[in-house]
Amino acid sequence: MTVRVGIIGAGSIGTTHAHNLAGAVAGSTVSAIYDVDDDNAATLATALECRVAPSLDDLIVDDHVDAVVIASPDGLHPGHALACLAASKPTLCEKPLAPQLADAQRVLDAEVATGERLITMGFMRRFDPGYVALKDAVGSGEIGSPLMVHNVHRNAFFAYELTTAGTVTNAAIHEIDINRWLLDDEYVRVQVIMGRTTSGVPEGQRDPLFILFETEGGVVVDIETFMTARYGYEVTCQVVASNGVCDMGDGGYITRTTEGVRGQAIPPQWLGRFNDSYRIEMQAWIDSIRGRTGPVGASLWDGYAATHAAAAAVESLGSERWVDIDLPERPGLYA
Ligand code: ISE
Repeated sequence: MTVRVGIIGAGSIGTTHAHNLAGAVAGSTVSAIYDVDDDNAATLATALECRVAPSLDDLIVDDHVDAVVIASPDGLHPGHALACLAASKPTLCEKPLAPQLADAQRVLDAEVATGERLITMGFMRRFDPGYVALKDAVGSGEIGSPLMVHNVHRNAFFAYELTTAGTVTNAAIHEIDINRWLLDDEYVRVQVIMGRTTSGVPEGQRDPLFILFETEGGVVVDIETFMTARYGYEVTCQVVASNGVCDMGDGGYITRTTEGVRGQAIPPQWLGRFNDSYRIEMQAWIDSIRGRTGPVGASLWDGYAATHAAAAAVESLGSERWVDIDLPERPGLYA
């Protein structure tokens, strides 16, 4: 069986997913594209020799679309996810599930009501060879019990004109998810500390942010987000444990030594760092739809839990004080 996928959103990440599904992933093709911008949709559809859907609803209910990828702007994810659930189509929804908690709740309730796990969240870092190796090393117990995790998330410039809250719900959301997964633990409180803001950010914006979480198990997780770091894209993760320290690899860039300098190239943007993760994620998702595996990757519950923690961090932006996180009980569907 070849899974025919419809793509909502022909921007940068929609285009990456579409090319992977059409060319790099086994067992899938792209059958239709929808984008509010007709030209974007037409360019991608021409490159992949597939059709442009006349509307979002057409794409979702199309008999030639077996599964859907949601790669629209963040605020549209919940509405698009609800439409895919109503059509009972397996869906990969880009992160975040929703910038607002109430919207995430609506989608969670809708999936629970179907009694089926149809939505997979696009937290691709769970497939990144660096994070997978880190989780294996931590899980093996060789460095003892985790005590602290230090995360760095730097972009060269604000993508999509992010706001300060958007830095949390769009960017730090990756660390919020990956640390839950890495530690198999939930957050109980969060505090955002802002300090001095770099020059050159729009009036009223704050950058960098320092986000501090504490987990149920007592682990301290800190996340530096610096969205206008200028020099390039960089993501690091270090786990400090009772018997040692583990640092994540960075995707295997070569270290070059030449006349008086030793160093590595720095990718300008996340696609340079996480390209493989997106492809591996898509292959796993397609294999799961083809019935080769059970559900893979982050569930809708994981998407909800991340938005829940992000909402508390956004609340802390106002006061820079600790905000408690009281995650509701996980529904049985996600046991
Ligand atoms: C972007 O939306 C992504 O998802 C990237 O992975 C992340 O690193 C970047 O900061 C976000 O803005």
